[in-house]
Amino acid sequence: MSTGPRPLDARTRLLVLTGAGVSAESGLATFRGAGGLWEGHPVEAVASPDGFRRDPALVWRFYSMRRAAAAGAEPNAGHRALATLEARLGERFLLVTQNVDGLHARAGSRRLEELHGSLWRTRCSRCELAPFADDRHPVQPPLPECPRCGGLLRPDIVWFGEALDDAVLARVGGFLRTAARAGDRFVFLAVGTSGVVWPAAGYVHAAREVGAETWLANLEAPENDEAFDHRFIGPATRVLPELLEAMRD
Ligand code: BJW
Ligand code: ZN
Repeated sequence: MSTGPRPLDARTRLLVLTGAGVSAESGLATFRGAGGLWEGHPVEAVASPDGFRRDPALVWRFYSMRRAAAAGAEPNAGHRALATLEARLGERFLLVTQNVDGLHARAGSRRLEELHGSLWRTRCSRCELAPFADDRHPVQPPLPECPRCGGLLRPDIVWFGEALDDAVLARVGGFLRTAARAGDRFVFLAVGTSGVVWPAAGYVHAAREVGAETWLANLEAPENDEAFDHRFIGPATRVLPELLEAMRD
């Protein structure tokens, strides 16, 4: 019979990676599996620089719908459990999310890195204009243009083939190195992510290499399943509160 892992405690260092599954129970669609298409378009067609060049109005329609859906959604018990874990662990905790919906911040998470950008910022597709807060929707033709260079504005989202923000990657790398050096118990926990998209899918390997226990909380086995030491199969709104409940001082 297999036993579960030792519960988290106040001295554990915890790096959490979340994906679309953590927001599924807030009513936001995931990317793959059923519902993996948007109006018949594969995600890559509306979430890539090529897709934006081909049809910027279509891409803005997609992100307008995403803004509307996220604005109408509420953080769930999974988001809240992660915010509570942060409050307990302080600097021993980091939440890295692939989600762009803003629900972790709305649930109270502050030690938070958004790997794939945010639905709630816009930037220029041509120049280095600083990304700015923007919750307009729908965005439809005539599409908004950059006040500096006249290029088309675009959502501040990391699309396929685009580099992730160096500063974000450096902060996540710094947390991994500090945790590795500290010699405390170190747990890496992936929640609601299919493990398909890189470099996020590689964090479990990086954590394992520096001695972390690797835990998974997901509805099903992800693509990188073999890298996990422990699996909690079930919905995030049940599993995350249970992990918190089991935590010891
Ligand atoms: C539940 C649940 C519940 C449901 N409870 N669980 C190495 C190998 C192969 C390819 C590459 C590689 N390195 C890079 C690449 C290319 C590419 C890539 O990974 N391609 C793969 C598809 C093969 N990566 C990139 O292009 C990245 N950029 C890059 O590497 O740049 C390099 C570079 C360097 C220097 C210069 C230039 C370039 C960028 C990736 C950006 C990803 N962006 C997207 C879309 C934009 C965001 C948006 O519009 O929202 O981000 S793709 C999409 O996938 C989105 C997500 O954040 C991301 C991950 O998806 P996620 O979160 O895992 O969701 P799902 O739907 O896949 O899974 C949900 C899971 O939850 C499922 O398992 C369910 O079972 C589960 N679940 N309900 C618990 N209630
Ligand atoms: Zn510009």
